[in-house]
Amino acid sequence: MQIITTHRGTDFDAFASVVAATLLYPDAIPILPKSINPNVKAFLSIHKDLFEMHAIGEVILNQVKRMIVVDTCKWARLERLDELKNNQGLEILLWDHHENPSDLNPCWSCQENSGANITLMIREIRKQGVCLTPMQATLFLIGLYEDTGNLTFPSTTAEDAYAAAYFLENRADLNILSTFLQPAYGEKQKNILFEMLKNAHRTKISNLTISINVLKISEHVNNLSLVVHMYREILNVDAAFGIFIHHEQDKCIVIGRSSVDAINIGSIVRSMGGGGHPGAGSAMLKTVNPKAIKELLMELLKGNQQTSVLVSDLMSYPVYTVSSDTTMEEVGKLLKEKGCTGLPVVDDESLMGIISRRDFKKIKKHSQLKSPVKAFMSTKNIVIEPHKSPMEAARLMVKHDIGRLPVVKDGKIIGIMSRSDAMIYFYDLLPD
Ligand SMILES: [Mn+2]
Repeated sequence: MQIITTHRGTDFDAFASVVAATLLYPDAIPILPKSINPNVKAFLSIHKDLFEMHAIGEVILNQVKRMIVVDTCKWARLERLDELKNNQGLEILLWDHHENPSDLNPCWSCQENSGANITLMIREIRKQGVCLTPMQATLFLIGLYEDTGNLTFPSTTAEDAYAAAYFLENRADLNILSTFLQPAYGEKQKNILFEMLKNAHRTKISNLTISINVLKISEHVNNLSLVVHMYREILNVDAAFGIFIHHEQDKCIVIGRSSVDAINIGSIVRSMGGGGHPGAGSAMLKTVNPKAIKELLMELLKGNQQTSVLVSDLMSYPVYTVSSDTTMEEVGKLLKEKGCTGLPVVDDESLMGIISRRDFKKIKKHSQLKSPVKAFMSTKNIVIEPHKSPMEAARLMVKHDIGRLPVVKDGKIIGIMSRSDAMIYFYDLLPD
């Protein structure tokens, strides 16, 4: 058996490196320590299905023949793996971006100084011609930015910057990234927020409150999106826009933030040539009159409201269900056949529970495969209605730590909304 693991207090670079290792060593089981940084935990709570991770308790340690360690080179930083030291002939492979002496005694290692560990690993992934999904590219870029302070820490190397470019080429999503990275909020940003608040106005469009603020800036300012984010919070409006005019460079940056489904920032800024997702986005415009932009924004806001996406647009159907006396063996077969990660358990048209691949981990003995599904299913029975918004669905999934929601209309299940359906929405992969 082979395992991949990393240091406790797992940060984004460590987690990204574990995921990268699963691409390089597809037969190895990725293991995450119990102690994970809070922002990585938040990321995992909505991306869980895309990155299959395991806990130490799930592997029989004395059967481990090979261990791939990423982003650390010390036993002391690995969680509860000391027992492995007794394994005869244990092979250790090491990936670390600090050239510290290692006590792991690896049989192979890639130890080089660089800003982030993911930079070393992506070199090999590229060499092997493995393609990245947008989600992987996003995660890898978050790891890279976190460990290099957005490429500003002195430890940053040229190769880190090339790696960042590669992730962007592979459709890493900067909007998702800014949600999970702790952003910098400094002097310049505070001054701009202060200026914006001095001439702040609130307007109503239908039943929504919005604010559009036009401001001249004289130099480049990082993290303007964070300023707009705070501006929206302070004004307590449904959506806020900052139009930042940069006279010297003859350009204008439009940044939007929305807290309601009725206003989709992504689609608004896309019609200005920019990009983003429903909650946040931006566009860069050349040589335009800021007044015209404000008017255009108002027009788009008035026209944009009917087009919001509903759970019924995203859900999967028809729904395959099983009855509560179906055996786990049959359920397992069905999951494989249908290629889904979970199924609702239904008796006489009423929902009894949900059985998912994760529940199979509860099986300890082979004979349990003959037991009925009701012994293993989860009975939380959280459901959603088809006219609700994808944001609401995602909130329920995070709150109850579940990967799929039955969509119920008049007491009947008409579809299933899964994490991957929600991802399609958040990453704006919907066909236009
Ligand atoms: Mn690191």
